[in-house]
Amino acid sequence: MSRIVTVGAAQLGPVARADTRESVVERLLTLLRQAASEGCQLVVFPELALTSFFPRWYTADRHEIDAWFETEMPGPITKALFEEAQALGVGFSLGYAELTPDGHHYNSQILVGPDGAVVATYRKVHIPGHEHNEPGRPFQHLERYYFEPGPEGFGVWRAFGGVVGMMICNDRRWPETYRVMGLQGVELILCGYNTPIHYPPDPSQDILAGFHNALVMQAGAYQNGTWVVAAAKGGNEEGIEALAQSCIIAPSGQIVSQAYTTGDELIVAQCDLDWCDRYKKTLFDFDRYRMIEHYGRITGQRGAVPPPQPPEEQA
Ligand code: CDT
Repeated sequence: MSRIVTVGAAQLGPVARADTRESVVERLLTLLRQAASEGCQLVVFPELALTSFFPRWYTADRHEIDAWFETEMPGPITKALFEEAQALGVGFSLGYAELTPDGHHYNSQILVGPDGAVVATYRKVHIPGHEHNEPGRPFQHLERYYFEPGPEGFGVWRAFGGVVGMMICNDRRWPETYRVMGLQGVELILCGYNTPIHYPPDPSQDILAGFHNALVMQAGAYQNGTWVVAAAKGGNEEGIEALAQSCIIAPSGQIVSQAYTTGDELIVAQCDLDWCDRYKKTLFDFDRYRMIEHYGRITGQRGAVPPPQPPEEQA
């Protein structure tokens, strides 16, 4: 018997700074209902789905900062999403800014089961961008100012008949993200992202934003024999163009479904979790083929250490 999970990636178009959380939750509910009508058992929403991508703005005002964050999940506004999902019997994964009771700020994503109960909370590990305001930039990417890295790392959870993991946006660019979950048998990785197309430190990469998005997730899926479901918040948000191209990728590395708009759009795929073993038990049979005695540097050092320069030639 195959283990098919019908999964939707619910892409969002822009969320303006002035948009209320209530209005965003209404959009999420519309996508959730569409997903239920298309037979989805699980719907993935983007990173920081409830608000505009606020790390593009600097503020020193503590209250202004904390207003972007959720102090409970579900809270008074997101409760409607949990209730509707439970009524429909559909699970979901949602990215949001989390302020914990003891004052930690994380870029988080929850996994909620079809019964409306929270299965897990993942906190983003790879925090991109910069720590300090850089007024010379056309816009900020201050994730390293607003968020601490998640301390728990990459867990996986038994849910939806398989082994499920989560990653958030920049995490998807790092092969270690997938491999750490791969080493726990992950079969379905859920990802939300906000990717500005313009990259001020090296604008030559702008034209490659879509290519890089697909490249990293297709490689990660294939090399670990896992499904990857990725939902963007795309389009022109507060004057900044963000990549859309939400996609669902099979363990073969093939994209089986991809969004074709930059707005609110649901894409769906039937993910056969048993398909993972075709890769996990052949080319990527980790236990048989991995050569861990040669991988020490991956956890033993952070930056690259090139060999020493050859001595200058004597005159
Ligand atoms: N949200 C997020 O992680 N975005 C990053 C932008 C990197 S450029 C600072 C990404 O990897 O898409």
